[in-house]
Amino acid sequence: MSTHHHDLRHDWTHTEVLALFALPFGDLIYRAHSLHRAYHDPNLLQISTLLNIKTGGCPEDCGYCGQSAHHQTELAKTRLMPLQEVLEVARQAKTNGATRFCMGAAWRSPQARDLEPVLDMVRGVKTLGLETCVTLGMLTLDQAQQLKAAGLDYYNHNLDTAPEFYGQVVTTRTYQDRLDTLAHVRAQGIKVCCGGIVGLGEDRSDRASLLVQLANLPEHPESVPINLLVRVEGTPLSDVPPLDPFELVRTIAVARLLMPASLVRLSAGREQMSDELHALGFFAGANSIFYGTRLLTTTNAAPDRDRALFERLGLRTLTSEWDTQPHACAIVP
Ligand code: SAM
Ligand code: DTB
Ligand code: SF4
Repeated sequence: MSTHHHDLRHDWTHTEVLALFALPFGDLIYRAHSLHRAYHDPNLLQISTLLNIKTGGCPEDCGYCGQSAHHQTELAKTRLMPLQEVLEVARQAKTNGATRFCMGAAWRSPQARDLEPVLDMVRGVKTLGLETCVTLGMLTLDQAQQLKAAGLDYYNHNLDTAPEFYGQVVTTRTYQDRLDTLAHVRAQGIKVCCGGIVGLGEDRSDRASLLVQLANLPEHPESVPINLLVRVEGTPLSDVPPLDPFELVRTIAVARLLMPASLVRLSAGREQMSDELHALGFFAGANSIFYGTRLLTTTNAAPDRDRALFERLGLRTLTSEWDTQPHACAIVP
């Protein structure tokens, strides 16, 4: 088993990355696919299932999000979901073939009374034989330690966009706040799931800048979700013009080139993507998806459609925890 450490760079410049984005489309996806094959089985997908364990009323003002208390959306605020309900959904997710279960809460950061019940959920989901992931907002070092002790495998916390564009999307927490949370998670030995959103109205330079930030973290995130904005009515970004779908594919390809060993996830927004766009995204290096009828508060691509697509494309899904370890499926020495 080889780890290819020579390819894992953390000193990417914006100029270099913009040059990758500017390659002719075929050249870019050819390069990305070639590197993809050196690190991963190109016909194998990791699938995660999401559950929103606490909806709405969030004090942050993220312009894309239907759960922010700053926006007038249709979502009702809920309390934290009871443990048994969470475990029931997790069991179902496992039956449906998910290897990782990701629980999200609409918090700026968890309060002490919030964290205890989430620790029980992590322990419970882990007992079912699923990998665990939570996304709860900002974390202190101590909270990260408690999650680690409960058996948490992954923490999802996205950088969302470029530092230059960030202020146009979120004003209630800083880019540095996000980097601090990522450092706390890393310091406790939890695997990092960190990516961003495209189609927020950012330009290509911003997309390059986001990927530079991700790749130049002290360690590459093991999991890199690339979300396409899901337009939610009532949010400030509900009528941003749609992104050229090839820009999404380019973003995936460049993420693959910068972070060759990571799992790159074709995340939110798949419901609106054609089968052909999915196929291009997988070819360009995406090897993970969210699977299941819902994302957090919006609908996801239907599971029937996904299964039919896997069949048509000859894709298999991961079935064991062992397979998802970074580097474990590198097929080229
Ligand atoms: N409140 C926590 C936080 O923001 O860290 C956890 C939940 S939050 C909904 C998780 C991530 O989902 C966000 O960072 C963002 O990248 C993504 N997201 C939220 N709404 C989205 C939307 N409408 N379209 C695409 N991605 C979205
Ligand atoms: C991530 O990067 N995308 C997921 C997960 N991490 C938590 C969330 C997508 C949310 C899409 C909008 C919604 O359903 O509310
Ligand atoms: Fe709150 Fe997370 Fe939504 Fe931002 S993305 S408003 S932090 S739930």
